Amino acid sequence: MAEEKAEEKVALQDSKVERSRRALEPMPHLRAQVVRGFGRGSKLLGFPTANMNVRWDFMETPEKLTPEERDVLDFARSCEPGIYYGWAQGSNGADSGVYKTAMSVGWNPTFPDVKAKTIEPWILHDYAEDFYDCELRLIVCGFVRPEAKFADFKDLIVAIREDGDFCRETLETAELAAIAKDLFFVSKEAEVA
Ligand code: ADP
Ligand code: RBF
Ligand code: MG
Repeated sequence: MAEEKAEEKVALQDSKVERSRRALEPMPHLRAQVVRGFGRGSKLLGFPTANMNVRWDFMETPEKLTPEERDVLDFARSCEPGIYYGWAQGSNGADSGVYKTAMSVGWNPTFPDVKAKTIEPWILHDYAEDFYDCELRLIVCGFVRPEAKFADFKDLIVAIREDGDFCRETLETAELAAIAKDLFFVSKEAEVA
């Protein structure tokens, strides 16, 4: 279970939200397994999100986790709930490209059934197949906006689409585009060599 509680929010009556490009310093580098969520991303909203495994079950004994698992737990616990932009790679999947991503971290307050903070990147790429259980690598570059509670989930759909456009455009600047080449991401050539 998440340690913190979701903040009570007033529901927005439309899709209007303010966005920023606030860079994170340092940029978290995260590695986690892709796990199943409620299956709502693609089916209800039309945006699949690769939910990352956060080891809430080791909250009291983080020393038992691998350094990678601990980094993910630390990030999930301490970061501001909201939307972030970054680069993602399904590093051991059939498609191991590094792609732009719009990521949600939080309790998805539009839906009352989410009880723990989730980390869910919507990768801005069309994958040929699902990649559950694969390892996902992520560099979180910056913060876009706090998560919001929408009275109507159709407004959430509009906001997510606009977040995607905003993140895509932001990551096209030369400085942020260069991060896709970071050695943190697994390179196919390196694997073969
Ligand atoms: P869940 O609630 O189980 O996360 P989703 O509807 O959000 O269900 O679907 C997520 C799954 O879809 C991911 O775990 C991944 O395997 C797959 N997927 C396919 N394309 C993408 C994409 N562009 N971004 C994120 N996940 C994707
Ligand atoms: N959920 C919310 O309740 N409020 C939000 O403001 C919100 N913004 C999101 C923005 C993006 C780019 C993405 C990918 C997801 C967002 N979500 C938000 C999470 C969404 O509710 C969640 O992905 C689905 O419920 C499937 O788990
Ligand atoms: Mg998902």
